[in-house]
Amino acid sequence: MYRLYYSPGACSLAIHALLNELEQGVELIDRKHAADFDRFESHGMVPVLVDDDQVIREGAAIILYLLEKHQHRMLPPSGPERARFIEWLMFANATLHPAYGRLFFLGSSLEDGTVKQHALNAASDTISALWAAVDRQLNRTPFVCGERICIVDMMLAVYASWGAYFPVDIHMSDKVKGMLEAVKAHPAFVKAIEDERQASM
Ligand SMILES: N[C@@H](CCC(=O)N[C@@H](CS)C(=O)NCC(=O)O)C(=O)O
Repeated sequence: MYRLYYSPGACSLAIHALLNELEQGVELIDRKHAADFDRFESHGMVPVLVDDDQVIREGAAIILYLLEKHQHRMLPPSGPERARFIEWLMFANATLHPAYGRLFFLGSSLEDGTVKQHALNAASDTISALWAAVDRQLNRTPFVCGERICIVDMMLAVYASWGAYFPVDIHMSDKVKGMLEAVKAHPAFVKAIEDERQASM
């Protein structure tokens, strides 16, 4: 069984949902209750996946590892389709996630006031522009990677939930909102949220 070190509602939630999608058992370990978490040298960050003697850090690496290992259709075997999938995976992991990360950084490091609000607004403008890129893709296919929900959609749904923590207006088109609602109703995603809720009780 896989072991997943996570924080409730963090980016690790997408890995958790993917494990459900792959119908894999997972032992969930809340990072804040893992006294020896530092041994993973993940800079204190989740997700960390343990598969027997393998320790895998970094969300995108974990996703590629799991999709390859379980030969899942979400990861095209080769060619431009595979490149396109990895492009969107990196858009989520290396572009949109850090853009939301700036909100967390500004929220915790600046004193409340005009300067902070101005900085938060600038960061949220960048995020809105990235959601516009998602909207353009959804003009081509109902989900980011094609006709069916893929892990990238799940990652986007996790990040989208973080906007509510901040006094900012992040613009998303109705098409983007519709895609996110579909992910939130997707059984593997629903189960991940419910399992994390139960684990924190
Ligand atoms: N590049 C890393 C970023 C991971 C990351 O930023 N994780 C956040 C949660 S979303 C984290 O663990 N922050 C520290 C904490 O929550 O204590 C990855 O994709 O795995």
